[in-house]
Amino acid sequence: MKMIVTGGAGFIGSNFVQYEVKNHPEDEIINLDLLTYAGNLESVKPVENAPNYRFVRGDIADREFIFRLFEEEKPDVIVNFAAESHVDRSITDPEIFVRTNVVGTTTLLDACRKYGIKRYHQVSTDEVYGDLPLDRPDLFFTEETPLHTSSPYSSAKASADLFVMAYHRTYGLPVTISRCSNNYGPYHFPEKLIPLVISRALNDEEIPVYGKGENVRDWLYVTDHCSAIDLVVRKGREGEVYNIGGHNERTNLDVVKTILKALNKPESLIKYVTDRPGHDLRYAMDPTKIETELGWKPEYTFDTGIPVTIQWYLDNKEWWEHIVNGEYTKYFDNMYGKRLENA
Ligand code: NAD
Ligand code: TDX
Repeated sequence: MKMIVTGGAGFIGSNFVQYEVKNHPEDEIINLDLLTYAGNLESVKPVENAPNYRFVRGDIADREFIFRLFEEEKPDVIVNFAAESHVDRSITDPEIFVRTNVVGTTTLLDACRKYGIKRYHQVSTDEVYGDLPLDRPDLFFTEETPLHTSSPYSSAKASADLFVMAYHRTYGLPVTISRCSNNYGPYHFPEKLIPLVISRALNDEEIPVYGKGENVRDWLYVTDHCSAIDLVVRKGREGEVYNIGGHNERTNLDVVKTILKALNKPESLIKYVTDRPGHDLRYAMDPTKIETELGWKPEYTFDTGIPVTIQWYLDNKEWWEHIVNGEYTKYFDNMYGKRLENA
């Protein structure tokens, strides 16, 4: 089987490429990535010389390029991770989110229609369901929860999901969608909460916590997301959505304090800053469908995944220091400069 993984140089995509290359040596894995600020080929180093792996640089929204690639490669399966993924960036610059997340997805879908495909899989997110109230711990997102988005990022992801489903119903394209909760683990770009806290705490820098830090996220170790997608792609039913999550809800403040404690750093590093506009209160997934239908089970809980993650960042300082010392520093000042002044 020939599989194109888009966005395979990003956080989850690189973990998935490594997972597929190692667990399915019989399959050919093509990593298609534009290498935006979030793409990093150092994240796929462990498999770069594997006989069943290849990298191709390109833009999923470039129709001519994508159609040529499909004509040449004739892939059996597409797994689409490529996206702009950071909510804060979507608030300052929504347009690129529409281009990559919506136009990029429809370009891939059109290529699948034209050249044929055995499975198109869309990697989506819990954020398409909006948020849950903080005082109703009994509520969870199911696959039937209506789409109800808050940010330009989640709106673009939800649009993409609607197109995927429309192409299934209208053209009979064999599609699946997975919607996962917040991931963490190796190769996570240090603009996102957990790697940001680890990298800044190690440098004794302030940790920006939005609002009061009481928002809740449902955290899943990244390789558990990879094993879930692998199952959905290979065994999931066409036209179906599968929620992925492991019931690991934590407030942001809990997450930050847990990491500081593990690193033996003081809580005085915490700096409360202006809240994110439209900040979703709580995400929480009900993964019953993927558990009962496909037998998926996560390997890690938050309590077992966090020490492994922290150890990875300690052992792979070079990986994140390359990022923190480069473009990322300018980005950090742009994003947080005003917030820190207003706090
Ligand atoms: P990321 O930002 O780390 O990686 C995105 C990758 O896509 C990068 O390698 C980037 O270079 C590539 N890319 C961007 N635009 C492209 C384009 N036009 N053409 C080709 N490649 C392009 O993102 P991530 O956190 O790994 O998320 C991957 C996917 O998973 C996204 O679709 C995201 O919505 C979804 N998701 C993420 C999480 C999470 O917690 N990070 C949770 C659920 C779902
Ligand atoms: O500096 C920070 N301080 C802070 O308090 C950052 C970067 C974040 N936060 C808060 C905002 C959120 O409540 O921490 C929480 C997590 O923030 P992010 O890491 O930006 O993730 P989130 O907005 O929850 O979205 C993530 O999960 C769902 C991914 O980035 C998305 O791509 C995915 O779809």
